[in-house]
Amino acid sequence: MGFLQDAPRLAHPFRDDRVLDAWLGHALPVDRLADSAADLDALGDYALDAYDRRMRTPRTEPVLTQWDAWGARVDRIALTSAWEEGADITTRHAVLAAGHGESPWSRVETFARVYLYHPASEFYCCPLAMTDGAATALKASGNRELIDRALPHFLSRDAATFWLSGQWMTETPGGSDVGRTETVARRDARGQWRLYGRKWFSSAVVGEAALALARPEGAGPGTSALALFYVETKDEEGRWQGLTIDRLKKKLGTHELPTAEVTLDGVPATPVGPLEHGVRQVAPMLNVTRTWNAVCAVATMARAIALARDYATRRTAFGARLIDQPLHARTLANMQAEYEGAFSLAFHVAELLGHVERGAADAHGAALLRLLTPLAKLWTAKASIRIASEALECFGGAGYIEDTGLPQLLRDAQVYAIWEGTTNVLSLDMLRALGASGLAPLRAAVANLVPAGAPELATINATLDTTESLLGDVVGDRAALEASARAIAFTLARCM
Ligand code: MFK
Ligand code: FAD
Repeated sequence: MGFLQDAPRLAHPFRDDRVLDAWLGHALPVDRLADSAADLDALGDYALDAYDRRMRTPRTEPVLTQWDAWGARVDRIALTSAWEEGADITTRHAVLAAGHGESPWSRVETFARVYLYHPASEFYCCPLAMTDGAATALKASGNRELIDRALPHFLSRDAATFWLSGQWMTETPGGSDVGRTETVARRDARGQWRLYGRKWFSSAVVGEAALALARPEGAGPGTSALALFYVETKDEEGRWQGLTIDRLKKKLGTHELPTAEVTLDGVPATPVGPLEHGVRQVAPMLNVTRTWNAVCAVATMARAIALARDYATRRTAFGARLIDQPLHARTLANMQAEYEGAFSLAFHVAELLGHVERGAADAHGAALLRLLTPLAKLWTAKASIRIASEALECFGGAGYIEDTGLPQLLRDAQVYAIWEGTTNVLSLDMLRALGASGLAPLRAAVANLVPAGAPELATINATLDTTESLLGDVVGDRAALEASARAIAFTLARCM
């Protein structure tokens, strides 16, 4: 046998992550960090072990069985092993529960866990994000009955009582434009609300609950007439109630995630709040899942770079290790710089979320969070695709070969820009936020974050001034404003 190339090895995702370590040191008081350290270390161990297992065993995908041998409709989904372990590992390490504590640092503690767990989770983080979002939206609704019913399950520290929640919004006419929702909510003879319609993408279809948008029968068209409902998917015997799973989607990536098309045929539902303005009511969920998206995109970048960096110490070309080739080293350094910027933005939003929720942010905090959430989501999503693509190239031909596990990084990264609001939809959402507060929250953040006299301050302020004058030029012209929204979003995100 001739030359054999060493495979890349993954460093410990917690102990060897300088960026996470520095950020935790900045964001958490020493005693809070000490309280989380064992969970973070264990999630790092789990991620390392999952990577090794993944390299040794062939990938599997979820399988839907709709009918049993005797003709009964069963809609059973066999899950991958990472999914089977998901409830156990995440409740044991309080991935969701940590984020709903009383302290302003709770969200930091959750998102550090998410960052470590996500690359091992086979996108179990997708329904986890939605469950976190559902808990947040129910809390915001103040619906005491639903809070008491669902939150002990959503935030459980025991896998036996843990429930996942879905987010049923997208339908065939509109995923961005949910105002076109066709699902109808109707009361039965006993006064129970039931939903009828088709949800076109349901990624937590194995979940026990969901928050769903539907149009109460007789309500008018458009977004404001939609209501938000809380749904439990199974009856007391564990049978689906009033829904069938039509099929699992065949997707570019996220293959382990069972994304389903679902027909709702009378699933019982409870209104979360008043029977209108359902999008307003679900918005807290959207903003939380968008923050998860940003953190998970950053976690993908960290994984891709960690592997590429290690490989650069094992592969030689033209008589030197890749890491000692100036241009390869520069390529890796540029990737690292882009990742660290994206990390800072995503985790700044995570930190701010906790501070705003606990009333610990300054006067601009809530408006800043509203503005930065779509920016962090759209920016990190695109950056993760770029970094995953570049990382594959760092492996040369091996990066294109399936059983290295590398192509999956790129396929999976593509989803971050599509779900939870596409780049354009989030750019328009940024305009909503700017309409309410303008650039004042960003200017205040810059004043807080960048020391006076720092060399970059003049460039940042000039960028904000130029953006403000561009906004001023197009503000009366809606078409021009929307056409500029993406450019403004990328400028402001880069600035942050
Ligand atoms: C592993 C990674 C973790 C991530 C997991 C992800 C799992 C993926 C699952 C999904 O993809 S779930 C489906 C996600 N779908 C979307 O994100 C929908 C994308 N479309 C939008 O975001 C639209 O902008 C939206 C449907 C929200 C609004 O469209 P409209 O019809 O133009 O609504 P409108 O009238 O502007 O807004 C309705 C209300 O919501 C307004 O408030 P008011 O009623 O008080 O006037 C808006 O201000 C408010 N609103 C909208 N977006 C908001 C918001 N409020 C706060 N935050 C927001 N982001
Ligand atoms: P469209 O809304 O048709 O968008 C098409 C294009 O038009 C996009 O490029 C968009 O940016 C652009 N566009 C739309 N409106 C505008 C505008 N006003 N200005 C400029 N450009 C615009 N949904 C759920 O509800 N629950 C789930 O669990 C779920 N899981 C998913 C899992 C996966 C793997 C995927 C891929 C999607 C999932 N989705 C889920 C659906 C996802 O949220 C939608 O696909 C997404 O919101 C986009 O909606 P759409 O597919 O209808 O695209």
